[in-house]
Amino acid sequence: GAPRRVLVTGAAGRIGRMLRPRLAGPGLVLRLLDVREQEPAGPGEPVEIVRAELGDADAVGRACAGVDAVVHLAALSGEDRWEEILRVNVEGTRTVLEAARLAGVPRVVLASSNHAVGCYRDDAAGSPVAGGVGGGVPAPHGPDGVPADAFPRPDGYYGWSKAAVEALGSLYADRYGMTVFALRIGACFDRPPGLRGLDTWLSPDDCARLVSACLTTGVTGFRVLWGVSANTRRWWSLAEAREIGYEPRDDAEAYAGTVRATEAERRTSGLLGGIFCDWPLGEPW
Ligand code: 15L
Repeated sequence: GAPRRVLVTGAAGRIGRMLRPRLAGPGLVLRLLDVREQEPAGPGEPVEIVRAELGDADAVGRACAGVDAVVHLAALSGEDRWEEILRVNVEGTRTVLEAARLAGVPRVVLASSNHAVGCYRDDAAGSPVAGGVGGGVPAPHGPDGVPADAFPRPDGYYGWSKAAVEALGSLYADRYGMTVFALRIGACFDRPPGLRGLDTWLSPDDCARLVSACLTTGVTGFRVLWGVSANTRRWWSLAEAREIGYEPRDDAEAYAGTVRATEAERRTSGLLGGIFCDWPLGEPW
């Protein structure tokens, strides 16, 4: 049946704060975990606030007790030192998956990123302005765009950690029969941030729709899905996410007249991962 209590890690982060008012409601209690301080529950708001860090496996285990699913968002969200990426993104995800398994939680949604596949190049878009990278590799093309499960071609340690997180999810699905959805999220902001966002935007409402679909679908096992809105300029396939019931309603094209190229975009590599492909490995973003 539909989940009634869901643990959200990284609940104080950008996406966690977007999901809180959109998912919590009658029939769905959110248990919001973050290492940072959070807004206390409002009157009648169906949320439970938990302050804990992923390094505290006991606390994460307690937070998993009695939930029907986990939405794991807690992570470093850009390039960082190798040791930190390993500790927070990789070990943190393993802690969450292990806690979910031990608590008998059947379903986990993992925040992956487009940067797990950032070194793909769009041949249709012409030759990239390669800065420091070898120009990328041609992206595979499915019937609706770059397939959601295109083999990882990370564009930094951060993107690599997201590919590692996807593989951890598949391991837990295959070995323990858990259902794990890894979302290759595009640019999830209130509005498309810069020109690239016209292609990669995931609106906050569509993000909630996608996570909802992951929580309620009858599809089981491991799947990688693109987290993107129905953008006119979209390069990535929505077919896989639609299969589990995601129906995006937003299109970044509505902002085409107002969005400007950011300073960083003028230096971009032209690859799927944008400026991440030019950023020095291991240098904090
Ligand atoms: C990501 O993975 C980052 O976490 C986010 O902050 C954005 O930069 C996004 O990718 C993007 O590609 O726009």
